[in-house]
Order: sequence, then structure tokens, then C-alpha cells
Amino acid sequence: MHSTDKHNPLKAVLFDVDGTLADTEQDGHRPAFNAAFQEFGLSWHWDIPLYGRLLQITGGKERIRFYIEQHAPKALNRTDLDEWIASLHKTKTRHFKKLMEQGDIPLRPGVKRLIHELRSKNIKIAIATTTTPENVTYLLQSVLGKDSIDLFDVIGAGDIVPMKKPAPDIYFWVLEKLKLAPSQCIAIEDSENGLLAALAADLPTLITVNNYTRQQNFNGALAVLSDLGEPEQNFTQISDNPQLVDKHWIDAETLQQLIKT
Ligand code: XBP
Ligand code: MG
Repeated sequence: MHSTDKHNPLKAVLFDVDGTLADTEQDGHRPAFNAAFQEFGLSWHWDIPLYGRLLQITGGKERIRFYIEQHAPKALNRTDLDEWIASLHKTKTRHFKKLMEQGDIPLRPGVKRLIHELRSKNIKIAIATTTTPENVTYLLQSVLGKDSIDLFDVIGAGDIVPMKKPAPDIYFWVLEKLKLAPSQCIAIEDSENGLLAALAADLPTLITVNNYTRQQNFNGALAVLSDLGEPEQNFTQISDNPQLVDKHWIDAETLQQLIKT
């Protein structure tokens, strides 16, 4: 290890998307699913509490199948079930795109600032998400500008791996593309499923919670925060990591310190 590596071991930050970069679930994915159900002539409606329960299943197609099993088992008799779910989900993605184009869902506090700081310090940034790859583009274009996808060194998304979070597969895939060891990286996640996936890939993981995930179990995380914070909008620490006592927003230096321990 070079001496600079000892002081600055962090080489990449792996961002989750939904709930971490932006609060896309409640007012993005959820209404997109409902619009697709309507377009398919279904009477299904996923309200906010029901959607919260369905979020335990990651991946939209997987979530629809789970809902069918629990609430609409008649659909299981369809001989074309896989194809039907796929086309329902494709319709959902089209509606999600429309919603992102309206641009009503902002990045969470600190995300833009941290992304640009990491880039300026030559720390790689990557995405590791279960969401459909196009959704990442739609969101980034809406909140960070047309070519913002190019800010990311690696993007791992959707069905690129067969098993979605809490399986670690997407993180293994991204680490392999980055050619880095997990100890050189930090994952930033918002959910228990995301944390389980990252920890199973041996990644030090920082959690920023949202309304859907606040009550979840985050044992094993480096710290649990309200958000990444900004100089003018400080984060609140939900965990009790003493390294963060005098910190008010997450920057590259804080991330370096967090993974040294
Ligand atoms: C969260 C998810 C996603 C979205 C839906 O992903 O579970 O499935 O809710 O996306 P992450 P699709 O937090 O890992 O970004 O409908 O495109 O599957
Ligand atoms: Mg998430």
C-alpha cells in the first residue's frame, strides 16, 4: 500500500438509487405502478401504507408477482404470467419516465454536493441498484442534467444480475467492474435490504433513512443518518457513531475517516 493509500483508503463510493439519491418510491415508482394498473384495466391500487409493505420485495416485477400472490391470486392462473408481468412492468417504466420528466422529485440533501466533491478528488462513483437501468437515466437527467450519467464510473442496475437485493450480487458485479476491494469503498444505502446486500459483499455501509425505512434494522452500518446533510441543512445522526459527533454534513474526508476504523 502506498502511504497516500493508508491515509486515503477510499477509492470509490457506491450509491444506491431509490430512497438514497432521491425519494423516488412514494411519488415516483408508486404512482407509476398505479398508472400501469389503470392502463391494464386492473382495479389494483397501491396506497402509501400498502406500498411500504410491498417495498420489502425489491424489483418492480418481483413486487408485482408478490402482490399477485398475496392479493390477487386469480392472476396466477394466467399461462402467460411472466410475459404479462413483464409488459405491465414495461408500462410502469414508461409512466415512471413521464413522472421523472416532470422533474418534481429532487435529489436528497447533500447528494449533488458529495458527487461533485468525489469527482473532483478522483474518488470513483458508482451505482448499485435493483431498479431498471432506464430509470437511473431518467432520474439523473431530470435532477443533474442531460449527460450526468457520465459522472458515474460504473452503473449496476436491474436484471444485470439474477438475484436482487438483499442478495449481494449487484455489489459484487459493481466491485468487479471497479476492480476494487470492498475495503476501498463505501456503500450508501437507505434500506435494510440494501444494507444486507452491501454487508454481504463486505462493504462498509452508511445509511441515510427516509420515511419508508426509518424503523428498519440497520445493525452493522457505519452510521445511520437522516441524510447526507449540507452546510446550511445539517444531518441528524440516528446512530451514535462518535466519529460523527462534530460533523454536520458528509464529505469525502468524513468518508475517508469512517472507513479507516
Ligand atoms: C429499490 C427498488 C426498486 C424500485 C422499482 O431499488 O426496489 O425495485 O422500487 O424499480 P434501489 P423497478 O433502492 O436498490 O435503487 O420497477 O424498475 O424494478
Ligand atoms: Mg434504496
